[in-house]
Amino acid sequence: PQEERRTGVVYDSRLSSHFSAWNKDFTEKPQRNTKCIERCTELGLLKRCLHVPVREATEAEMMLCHTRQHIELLRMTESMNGEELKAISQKYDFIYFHQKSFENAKLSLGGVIDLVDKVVSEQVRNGMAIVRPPGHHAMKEEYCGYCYLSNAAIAAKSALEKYNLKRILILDWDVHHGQGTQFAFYDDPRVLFVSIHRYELGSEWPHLRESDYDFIGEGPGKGYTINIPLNETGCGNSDYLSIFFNLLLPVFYEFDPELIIVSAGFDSAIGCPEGEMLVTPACFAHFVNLLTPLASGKLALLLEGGYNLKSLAESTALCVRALLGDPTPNIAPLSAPKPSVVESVLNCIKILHPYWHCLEYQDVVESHLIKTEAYPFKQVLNLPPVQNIEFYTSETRPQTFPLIQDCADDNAIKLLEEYNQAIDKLIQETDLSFPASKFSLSWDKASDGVIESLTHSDVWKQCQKDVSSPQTIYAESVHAAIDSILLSKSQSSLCLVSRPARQHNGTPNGAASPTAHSAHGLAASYAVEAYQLNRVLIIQMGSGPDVHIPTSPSVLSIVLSLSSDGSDSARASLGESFVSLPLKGDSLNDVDYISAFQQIVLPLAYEFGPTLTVFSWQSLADGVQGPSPACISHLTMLLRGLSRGRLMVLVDRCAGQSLEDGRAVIQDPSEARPSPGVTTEKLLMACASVLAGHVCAPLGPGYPSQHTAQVIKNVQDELKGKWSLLQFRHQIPK
Ligand code: Q9C
Ligand code: ZN
Repeated sequence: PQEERRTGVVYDSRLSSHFSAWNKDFTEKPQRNTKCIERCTELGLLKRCLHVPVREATEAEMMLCHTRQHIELLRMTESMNGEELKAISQKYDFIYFHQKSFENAKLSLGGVIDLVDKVVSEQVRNGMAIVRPPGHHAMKEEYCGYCYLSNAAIAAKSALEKYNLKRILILDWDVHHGQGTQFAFYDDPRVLFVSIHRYELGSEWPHLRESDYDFIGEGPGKGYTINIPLNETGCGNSDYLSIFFNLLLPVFYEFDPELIIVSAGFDSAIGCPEGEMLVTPACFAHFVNLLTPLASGKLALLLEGGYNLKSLAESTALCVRALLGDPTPNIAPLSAPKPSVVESVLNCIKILHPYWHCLEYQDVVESHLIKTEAYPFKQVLNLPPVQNIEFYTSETRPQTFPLIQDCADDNAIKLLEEYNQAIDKLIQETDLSFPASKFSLSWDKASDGVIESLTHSDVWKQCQKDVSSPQTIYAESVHAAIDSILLSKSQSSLCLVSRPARQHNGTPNGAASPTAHSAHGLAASYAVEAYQLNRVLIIQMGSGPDVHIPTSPSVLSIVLSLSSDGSDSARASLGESFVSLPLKGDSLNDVDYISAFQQIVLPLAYEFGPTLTVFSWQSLADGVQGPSPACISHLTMLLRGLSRGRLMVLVDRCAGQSLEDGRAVIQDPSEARPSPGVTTEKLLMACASVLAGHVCAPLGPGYPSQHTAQVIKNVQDELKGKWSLLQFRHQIPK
């Protein structure tokens, strides 16, 4: 059973024997590894993982990306003396050689290859390689940027060969451009290479013209290289997550990878002097969570850079924690992305739209010719090199380089101290606790029959049993589900109720009429009143707006109305705390829902910063095609990243559906309705399986319809004044 497949972690004390002999404390140093292991141990993570040992990569493996000379020269450094090592080091850009360099590089590579192999062959669910030296700057015949062997690229090539894979995604969030990996697959459509990196219009290392957004691959690989240049420092969570929401996730869903390899460098994290960026350690766990629904969860993280020991170790540990499926720690509510980042994303969209359907309908494509101070180009699609920048080309690359050493001046030391204090504070404030039980289940009497299949499935093992009993009264079931989460009995909860029909007018025992509120309305009011929560997010999937949503400022409701006959008349009166997403269409596909989540729901949610999330399902009208069970599990996984995993899934089989047999459905698959339907059982099972920690089934490649793209755009236009994360289109002066 899949929940027993573990997270693999590669580490080995031998990887500490390679260092810069002329400056033992040089940036790329053994403590980088040991600090990561230490922190993982402290958080009790390693003992929950499967240790994947390192081993020396074979010559054949190295030759997947390198020439024989490249390997031979590296081998020769094993027997060089100090002077010879210094001399050869200076032939390369940001490289030191040590007698152990070759051995360490081979061990790292071997570990990385085996980890990826185990992920693909399902011996582990996912994993992380905490290795050094890193690999993404190593080229076919050139050592570069502390890298000797091309770890990520070789692991990908090896998996392509061995398993005949068709689609691998390599995401490189190291703050430097992974040029080595890019060159290895530049014409190969089987590998989508995506790098987010500090570029500063070309002035940042490694000084390559090839790092800009207009380098998108060649031949059959055109469109399969994506570079997102960050043209200023100080980019943080809002910038990176905006890039995920507006560019990366849509493309990833369309690509539908079978495997994801991440060149996970943490020099993009706060406090790293190399990156000068501000991504917080917890945010990397969110990246992991956003990638997890893809590729059946087959995710291998490979350590690359990261030179602030505190933020490096914390980020690494939080990524391992996220791979293990622990709830994603909260990050501070997001704010607007930097204009220069918006500009880069729009440039990427503009140049990539012929290759990706999901980018086709972005309105920037036709109306938006980018011309700013930073990019004073007439024609963005025919981009000349930026002036005054000396890019490295085969002609202009220096023959020799200075011997690398850190020269931390007083200012740098002071800055580091300040950052370290800020990081300590972040670490202290990050609540990593969570209840032992994954989810609870509550339901009302009328739903007894429906939960039966769930209690017979293997997800039931993860359920908090003592909360789980049928309640006679509708409201009690809802309250039980909230209590279970907010009293920390379970991480999340599933609640299944049938709203009493309106004509009943009150409950049999004479209690106050429950018909005044929908179940999610009850849930939100209860959470606000009984637990004083001030940010409850309701995501409502249903036929139309529900007038019983509380209009408290503590509650934000996002309604995805799916049926074409749903009325929007009520929405105007609902005011500030209500967002309507009238997806409505007869032929909505799964990725239509996913897109709405990526581009509206998640940005709003991350800006709102909920402390509790309610995912509420109401009956769909006849003939409306809801999302497939696989899609429901993806949506649940995405929402699980919010509010520290405190997610209530609420299935409200409300009025309008026949309830007499106790098996009213979200969409009834009975003979009368031939459209492929999702029964309440399947809906519950899809949600429960994610809450229990299972992986999502892949959806297959997909992209939003033009109609959905238009709805998303309309909502963005309508709300961008209020929500800074939606200001993604027209922010740049034309
Ligand atoms: N400010 C890795 O992170 N430093 N390699 C350039 C310019 C070169 C980084 C300094 C950094 C190489 C794997
Ligand atoms: Zn780096």
